[in-house]
Amino acid sequence: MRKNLIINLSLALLLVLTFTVSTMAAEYTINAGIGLNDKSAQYKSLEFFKELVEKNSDGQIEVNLYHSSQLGDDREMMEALQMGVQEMTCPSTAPIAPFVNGFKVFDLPFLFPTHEAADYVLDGPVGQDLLKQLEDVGIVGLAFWENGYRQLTNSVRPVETPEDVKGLKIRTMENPMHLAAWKEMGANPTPMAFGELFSAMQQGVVDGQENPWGTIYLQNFFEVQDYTTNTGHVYSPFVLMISKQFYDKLPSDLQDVVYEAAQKAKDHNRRTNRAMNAEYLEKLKDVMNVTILTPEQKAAFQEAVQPVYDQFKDEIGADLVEEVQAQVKEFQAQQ
Ligand code: TK8
Repeated sequence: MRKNLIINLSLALLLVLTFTVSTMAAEYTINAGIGLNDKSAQYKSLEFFKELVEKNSDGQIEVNLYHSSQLGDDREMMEALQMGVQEMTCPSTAPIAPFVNGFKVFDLPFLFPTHEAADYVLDGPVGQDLLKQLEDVGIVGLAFWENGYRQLTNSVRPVETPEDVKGLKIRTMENPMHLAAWKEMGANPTPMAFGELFSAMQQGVVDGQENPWGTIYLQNFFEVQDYTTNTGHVYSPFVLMISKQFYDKLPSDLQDVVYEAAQKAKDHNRRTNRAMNAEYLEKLKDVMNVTILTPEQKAAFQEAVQPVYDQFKDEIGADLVEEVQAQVKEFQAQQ
């Protein structure tokens, strides 16, 4: 009887202890939300980030991941970061432009000829300066991850020339330059949040959209889109960002843990994303009509959207546009 009591008491004590330790373990919680689903390279890299942060903070920081716009769309999540009610998100640069105008520069069509040229500019002074500017709006920009080269899909016809785009209703990201570029090609562009896109295509509200191969495949866009073309018209960076209110509260050693993990996860993300985009293009060939443009055909698209540069140069800042173009040239000269 006595022995049982002692055993029960020790068990109860153990339970209390376990409970206390597990609830006390994490002092800080990062809730991270994205628009893509949990099969995306972006989500895989967030899992990698979570593992690093939880390990290197000895469990003082816990990271919870939310995908598929569960916490809102890109703009809403950025606003939540500003208010300090969500800690982390990773939007494309296009919806960042209303917060920090200079981000518009990266969504100029045909700006980055290669992934490596993009890395050079984004990791260089121009990219890092723009990340820094996010602090003025209550956000800390940690690193440029990668969404990737955007490719056109539609449900109407194969697209080989800019003329084929005429009259197509194309969903774009919420960014004036994306709108302008598709208008130049004669399309009817409509800006829309990513979370609404699948049903808009399914219901025929739009005929088409543009996103990297991985997204087209993994978000099942091929179920509602028959045709795709490797337009590659824009290289879309992602920005991994954290609420400034939250980041400022972290002791500096834990800030370092988060910052370092963001950089390691950046490399993981670029590697994974490039491999996945190549892999999913091949898979798409089985389920869609895929048009691969010749260099001449691609040049016709580049020419068609060229007026966007003149239209937006002043709005973006002529110096900034020229600086990015000069750095791309500088990178190419080193190759
Ligand atoms: C996901 C978006 C998406 C982007 C878009 O939240 O909106 O088309 O390419 O990946 O950031």
